[in-house]
Amino acid sequence: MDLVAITKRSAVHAKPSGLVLQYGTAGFRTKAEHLDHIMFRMGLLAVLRSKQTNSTIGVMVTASHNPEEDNGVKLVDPLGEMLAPSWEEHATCLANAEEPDLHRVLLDISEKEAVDLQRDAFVVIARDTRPSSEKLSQSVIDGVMVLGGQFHDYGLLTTPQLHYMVYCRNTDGQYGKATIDGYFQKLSKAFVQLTKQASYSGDENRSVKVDCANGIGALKLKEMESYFSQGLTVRLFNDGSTGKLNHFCGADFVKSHQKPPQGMEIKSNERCCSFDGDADRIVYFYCDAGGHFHLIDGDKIATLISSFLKELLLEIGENLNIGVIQTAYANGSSTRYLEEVMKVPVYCTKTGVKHLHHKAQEFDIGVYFEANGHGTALFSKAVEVKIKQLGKELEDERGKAAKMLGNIIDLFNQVADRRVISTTDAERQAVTPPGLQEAINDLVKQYKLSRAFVRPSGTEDVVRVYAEADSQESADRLAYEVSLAVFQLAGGIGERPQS
Ligand code: G16
Repeated sequence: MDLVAITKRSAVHAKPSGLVLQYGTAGFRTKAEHLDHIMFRMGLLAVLRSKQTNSTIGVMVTASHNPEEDNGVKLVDPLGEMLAPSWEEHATCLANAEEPDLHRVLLDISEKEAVDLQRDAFVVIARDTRPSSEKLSQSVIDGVMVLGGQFHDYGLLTTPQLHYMVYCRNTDGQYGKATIDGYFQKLSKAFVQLTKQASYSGDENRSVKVDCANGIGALKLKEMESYFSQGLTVRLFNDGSTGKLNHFCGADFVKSHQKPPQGMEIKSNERCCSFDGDADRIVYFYCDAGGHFHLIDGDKIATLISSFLKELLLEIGENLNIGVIQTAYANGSSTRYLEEVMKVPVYCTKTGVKHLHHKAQEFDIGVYFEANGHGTALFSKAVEVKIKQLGKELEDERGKAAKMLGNIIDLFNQVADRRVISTTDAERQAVTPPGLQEAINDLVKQYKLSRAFVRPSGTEDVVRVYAEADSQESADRLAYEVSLAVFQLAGGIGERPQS
């Protein structure tokens, strides 16, 4: 480690003295102008992680659903997963070290994690379409280079695409080719095969309207269109040609406002969906003949996917263990339906793809979705091999179902001061400040079929309040009352919550 070179280079990406940031739910997030030093340092950290694991590590520059002025960075571990928790702590230490302490912190991390500094390192980098992203990804590269790491800059990619690249590179291409063409090939082939096998009731016109949140999803879907051949017609909206990123559009807007995004006219029963800024969330929606809006959010997607998988397994005659993983945001009725009707075990984890992903790995098939549209289905390697083998061997109905499941496996890209409030029980109970949980319990008791919880966001400077009840009106009222309790008991600042 050339400490003199690091100190010199770091001065070009100097940390504003006193600025403290934390590796949150999905990496660092804040206003873009505060992130230059973070990017440089995450380049350094990615090199250490790569040397330690002897694998390629990914760095994604994005602030996902947050406003265009923000940016952020997250690291991707060798098998396409989120960074390991102990390294999140190292990331926070490194990000907050004052300039003179930087090399000491680097040496500390290397020592604690037994990093062999003589090893080679390889880092892949990608970014979303934010105006600040290109410059910030250069700062990551600067960090990688000063520690002698090799790198490949993929330029503009969606977050799932970067996860895919990392996974492919670390499995010697067994999962797929680590190129954008390889990604399109793999997913579109599975999709086109599946649509050939699927039976349609009525509507043979497979078209979907896609709200791209004015982000990277538009560019990549445009590139992918030709790979679908006749399988799917995609119509893009909010493609970034005029509007602002995530502004009145995108998955987060549609989910939280329960209405279509601006810039998209929808006729009854048209299939529509929305991505977020880095295209790692998806929610579907449509309007019925009466003009009523229907949202198919992560809870419903998980239910549909697990029902479909169960049906296929029944046809194949395989008794595999399926689990569904949700967070506290999952609507109570979706959990009840999965457990009581579908007879699928449901587990609740803390918010953040990393937590759900980890739990889902315990099953033969783990389906996980956050209500906001992040998620996938994971298939154990043994299940994948077995199902694909059955698809090749059997010529009957079982074989057909196994082929279908094999395509589904390929289609899923399997690769995810408010702090006075602290929580426990997968974030469903507030531990501090004192009295807050009791106040929430008292409020919840006043409504039928109700649930509510609060937690500090890990991506924005806000406290999130969740409420559900037997009617929209009651849920809104409960949400308002819980917000007031937060404001009073957790030292709220600014405007009081409005009903
Ligand atoms: C990120 C995480 C998600 C999480 C969301 C909101 O999403 O990847 O797992 O649900 O933040 O987190 P919080 O409630 O802590 O702000 P994205 O799409 O912004 O990367």
